[in-house]
Amino acid sequence: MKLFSFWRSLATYRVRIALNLKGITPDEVIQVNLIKGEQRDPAYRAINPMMAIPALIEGDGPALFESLAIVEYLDETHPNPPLLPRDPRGRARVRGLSQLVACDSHPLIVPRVREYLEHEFKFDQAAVQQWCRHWHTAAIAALETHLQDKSTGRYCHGDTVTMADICLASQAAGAKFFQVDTAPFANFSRIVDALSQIDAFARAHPLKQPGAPAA
Ligand SMILES: N[C@@H](CCC(=O)N[C@@H](CS)C(=O)NCC(=O)O)C(=O)O
Repeated sequence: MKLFSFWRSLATYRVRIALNLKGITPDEVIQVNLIKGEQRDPAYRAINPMMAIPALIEGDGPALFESLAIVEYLDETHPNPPLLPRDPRGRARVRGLSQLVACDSHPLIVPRVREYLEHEFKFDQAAVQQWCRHWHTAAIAALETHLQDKSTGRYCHGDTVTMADICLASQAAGAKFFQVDTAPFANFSRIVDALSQIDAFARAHPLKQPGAPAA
């Protein structure tokens, strides 16, 4: 198994957590340096035409792409511990919370969007930061409202870790990168804190990866 990764990538963080929870160690972790723009190299573009990480190749492939699709693939091929609840409503809620992060919020702050704002619309660094903080805060506010539901427990959905928690952790790491104040969001902060104490989450954290800065 080969994982295409970079320390800072929040989408790859989601896959790293799932791999750790399932007890899977990829044979190879291939660095795609997003700061140098290596995601746009022709060799990587042939693996993921979206020019984004993660990608995962198992055996002869084909390459798997999109973090949530990869997490669900890992869940289906390695069912323990399960990352989705058994009941359809529970599954829909967990997928909904996950997509809020991975499909609504995260795509607005990825390098290609930040670079487009800078180069095409001449946003300066402060404006880009404001853009990122705005979309982060909007998503965390929505998550916080959902987390007031009675189906929230120690974690996003009950007392066992699900795919929603994987996504919540990635949202929290992004919030730190962009200096978003998460203190007003009590449920979000409580669950993020609980997740940070789980080894599979702690080991997967962006700042624990090769090449990451000290803080
Ligand atoms: N929806 C995708 C997002 C993938 C994505 O955009 N990854 C970022 C890093 S977290 C990336 O590689 N961006 C490259 C770029 O924007 O140029 C997923 O969840 O896998």
